[in-house]
Amino acid sequence: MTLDKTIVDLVGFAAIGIIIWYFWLSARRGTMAALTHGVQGALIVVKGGYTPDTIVVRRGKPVRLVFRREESASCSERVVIPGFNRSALLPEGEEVPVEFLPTAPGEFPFSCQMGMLRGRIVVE
Ligand SMILES: [Cu+2]
Repeated sequence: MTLDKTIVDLVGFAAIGIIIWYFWLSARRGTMAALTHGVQGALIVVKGGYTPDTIVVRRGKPVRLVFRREESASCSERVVIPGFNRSALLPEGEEVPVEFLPTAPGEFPFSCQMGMLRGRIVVE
């Protein structure tokens, strides 16, 4: 094996590694809530699951998650966030805001009322 080919291989492996690392990390870290007028917001589409299903927020600033349910399956008609004592009915096609104040870091799951669809809020 010539040196040129070795370098090409190494660069190739490095690129693959970076791509895997990037996607793995971004999938793990989730979607960062956007800060607007002091409120951290994110839109979550409800359709066979939650998209995005991981929302990253910072503690100490109010959070406003807007759920938009794009299906009629009764499974997803209510979302519950036990860690913040919130629950909301999600009429099909409507944008329903759910607000809370995260005060401590941690991971807080949310789900449909039967716990079949799942997501999580990561407080940093
Ligand atoms: Cu369900």
